[in-house]
Amino acid sequence: MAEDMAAADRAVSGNVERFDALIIGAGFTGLYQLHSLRDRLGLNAQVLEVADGVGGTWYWNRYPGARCDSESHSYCYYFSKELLNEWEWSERYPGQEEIRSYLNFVADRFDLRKDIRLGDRVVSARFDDAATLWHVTTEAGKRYAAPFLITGVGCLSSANVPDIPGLEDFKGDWYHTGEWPHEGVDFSGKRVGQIGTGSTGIQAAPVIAASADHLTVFQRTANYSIPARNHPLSDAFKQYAREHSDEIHKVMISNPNGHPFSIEDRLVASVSEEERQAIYEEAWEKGGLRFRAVFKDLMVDKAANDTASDFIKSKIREIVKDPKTAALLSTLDHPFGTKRPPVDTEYFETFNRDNVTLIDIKSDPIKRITETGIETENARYDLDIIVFATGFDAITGPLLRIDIAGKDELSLKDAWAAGPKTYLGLQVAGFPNLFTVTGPGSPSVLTNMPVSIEQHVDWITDCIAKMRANGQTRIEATEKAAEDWVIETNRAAEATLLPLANSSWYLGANVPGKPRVFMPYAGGLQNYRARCDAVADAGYEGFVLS
Ligand code: N01
Repeated sequence: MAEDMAAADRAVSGNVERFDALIIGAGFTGLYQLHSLRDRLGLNAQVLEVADGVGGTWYWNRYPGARCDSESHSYCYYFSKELLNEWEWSERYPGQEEIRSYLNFVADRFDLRKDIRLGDRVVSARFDDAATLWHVTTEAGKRYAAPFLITGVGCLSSANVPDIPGLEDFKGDWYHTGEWPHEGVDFSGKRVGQIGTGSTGIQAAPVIAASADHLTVFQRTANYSIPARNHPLSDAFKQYAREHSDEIHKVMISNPNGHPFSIEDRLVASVSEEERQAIYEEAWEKGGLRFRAVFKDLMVDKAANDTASDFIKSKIREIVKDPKTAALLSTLDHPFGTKRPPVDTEYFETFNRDNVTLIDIKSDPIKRITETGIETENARYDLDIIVFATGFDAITGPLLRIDIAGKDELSLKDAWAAGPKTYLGLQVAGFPNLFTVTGPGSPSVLTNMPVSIEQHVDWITDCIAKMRANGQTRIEATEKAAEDWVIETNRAAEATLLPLANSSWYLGANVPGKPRVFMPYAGGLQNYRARCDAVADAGYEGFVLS
């Protein structure tokens, strides 16, 4: 009865359902944002999600070998001690299915499902200035309204299938890794072509090669990769992680990337060549992203970076037996770490298999896809399956595919025509009460994502709580604050080697026509957190509240 009345209350006019806050996406962000607004502030909040289940990235990315390269004990929420104690990770790096199970566990643990609408895509969000209300419409024609709109759409959720002529003629099957069939793909007896050698392609190739008749990897740009050295977690480690969760969390939130390890306080030049080799050797044996943290100047000093790059190149040449293939895999056009560094399980070793071929499509580009396979300028490859491991229209893509319009009908697309402009990655001038969790201009993809997500959600929740306590209903970033933040974001990137990778998706370079702007904030998560806190403490400096 009470529920019926609440439902009736929510229906305002026509078919519009009214809430205090709407949240788009049921991944790490959406689940925690719902819990925070509903259970901490007592708001009537609703999550809208296109998938038929919760999980976000981990709902969609079911490609073979999909696994996170943040260590499992750090790739989770830290807001609840009970949750930390109740969940147990099984491996050093969590696989897709285990992360999806975790997020389902969280949804049940906090009774979130009743406030999540699944299976319908948000297509538009328009701001009613007079009423301070966001109007949201879905593909199925459902209409919702709320004063606050929070996007938790992820940074890597808009699949990028390259526009290669002839794809529609292909008689075999093709898949993008980010929209993988739930029933899986049987590669046995098949000739498979994989385009793309980013983090995804590097994870997928060894697994596909193990069951396919033949795998042809089409490489445009060679990539660095560090062995993951994944392994089951020992009981001793699980106990350690549980008992030391406060200390581990402290490390995560006080370093630049949100991982559970600190960057060593030493310069490459401060050690002898012999010591340096020993340090790299040890880091290579330990595996994972910790490799990047063995010296503090790897991401800011090209000469220092060259030593790490040379070490990895020599490892590739050591592993890969065929010298021509080894040369193709180790001819790298960017400094180590300036494109997102993958971690792998037997990626380079895969090219020693008899059923795997590497094709260099930089020197012999793909011309078209035919009925029977892929044709390059100089050759033809007959294939039964094509796997596109070609990445995403990253960071801005998931936001821009929703038709978002703020004050005076200003569309987000127009506001960002020359590249994204936000204040702290959290808000866009002209779009009051819209919060973009892990939006462009925030550290997001340069960090261990759940740590960045928790920080954004906490900041937004505190902000809304304070506004309500002060009788305020509207918050909007000023144009000046957003302009200054873009300058600061550019400056932060320029202080690193990151812009040297000119084909990186951090810059939008992987999507033809996309403005080339370094999108994430590279000034370090710990500095960014301090900045966000200072802004809030100064009465939300750079925002107008009313
Ligand atoms: O995508 P990518 P991804 N013709 O953009 C190639 C996260 N992630 O899905 O470098 C031919 O990195 C492209 O070539 P090039 C992680 O943040 C995390 O692999 O542009 N090739 C490149 O080789 C990661 O960075 C995890 O020359 C084309 C590849 O496709 C992000 O997701 C696992 C092409 C795309 O690489 C994205 O990774 C997986 C074309 N037209 C992903 N277009 C973990 O946590 C693109 N390519 C472990």
